[in-house]
Amino acid sequence: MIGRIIRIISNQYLVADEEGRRVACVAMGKVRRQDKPRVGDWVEYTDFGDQTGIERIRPRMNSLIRPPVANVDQALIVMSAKDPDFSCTLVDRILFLIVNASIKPVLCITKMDLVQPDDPVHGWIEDYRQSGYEVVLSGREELDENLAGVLRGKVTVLTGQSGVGKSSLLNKLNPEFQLQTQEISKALGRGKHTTRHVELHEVAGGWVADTPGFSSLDFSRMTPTELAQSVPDFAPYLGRCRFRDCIHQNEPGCAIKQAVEDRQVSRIRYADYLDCLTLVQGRKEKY
Ligand SMILES: Nc1nc2c(ncn2[C@@H]2O[C@H](COP(=O)(O)OP(=O)(O)OP(=O)(O)O)[C@@H](O)[C@H]2O)c(=O)[nH]1
Ligand SMILES: [Mg+2]
Ligand SMILES: [Zn+2]
Repeated sequence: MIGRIIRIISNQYLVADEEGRRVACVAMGKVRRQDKPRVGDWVEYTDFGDQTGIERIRPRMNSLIRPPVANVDQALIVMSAKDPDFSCTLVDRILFLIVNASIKPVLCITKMDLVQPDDPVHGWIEDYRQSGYEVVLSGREELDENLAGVLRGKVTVLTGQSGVGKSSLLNKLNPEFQLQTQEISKALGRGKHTTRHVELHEVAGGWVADTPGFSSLDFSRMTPTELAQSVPDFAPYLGRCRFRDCIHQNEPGCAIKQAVEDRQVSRIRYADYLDCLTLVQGRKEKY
C-alpha cells in the first residue's frame, strides 16, 4: 500500500492513503536506518496484524531541511506587513534558499490591516510584482481570493519567521482547523514559537504544511555561482558577463550590474544578493 506522510510525532507516522484515509504507521528498522522519513514522503507500508509498518520511502522529488518537508511543489513565503516589521532582506534570503532547492516561490504578505495606505510596504509589494513574483495579501478581515487557486492540487509549505501569521492564515482558509496561534500561547505564557511540529493539512483541494517559524537561515551549502542561479530576477542575464566566473560584485562588463542600472533588475534584489554573497563568502574564508 502507498500513501503520503502528513504528520510525524516521535516515531508515530500518520499516512494519508490514496483514498484520503488516515493510517497510523511505525517505521520498520531498515527504513529508519536508510533515511529518516519526512513529512511529504511517499511511502510503501504493510499491515503486520498488530501494527502497520513503513517499509520503503519512495525517491524524493526534492526535500527541504527548514522546514523538513519532502516532495514540495511550492513554498508560500509568509511575511507580515508589520509586527514583526516587513523585511525585504529576509524575504529575499528565504526566496533564494527556496529557489536553490528547486521549489517555486509565492509571496504572501499578512497583517495588511496594520499598515496605512502610504506605508512603504506597498512599494515593496509592487517591486516584487514588477519582478514577476506572484504575491497574495491577507489581513485580519481579508484574504486574497487567489490564494485558494494557488494551493489547489499542490503541496505547499508555509515558511517565514515566528509570529508572521502562518497558522492564522490556515485557520482563515479553514476555520475548522483551529490551529494554535500566538494569541493563545501568549495567554498561556508559552514561548515565542507557537507551532512546534510540521504537519500537512488538507486545504483548498491541496496540502499545506504549517511549520514552526525559524530563527536562522543556513547558506553554508551554497557557492556564489549557485547563489546567482537562485535569484530568479538574474535568469535572463546569466552567462552574458564578460568573465565566465563573474560573481556580479565588482567585475567590469557585468551584465547583472548593467541590468540593475537599466532598471531591468530590482535594486532591492541585487542588494540582497550582495548581502547573501557575504554570507556565502564568509563561510569560504573560514576554511
Ligand atoms: N492584525 C493582524 N494580526 C494577525 C494577522 N494574522 C495573524 N495575526 C496575529 O499575529 C500573531 C501571530 O500569528 P500566528 O499565526 O501564531 O503566527 P505563526 O507564523 O504561525 O507563528 P509560529 O507558529 O510561532 O511560527 C497572532 O497574535 C495573530 O492573531 C492579520 O492578518 N492581522
Ligand atoms: Mg504557527
Ligand atoms: Zn556579472
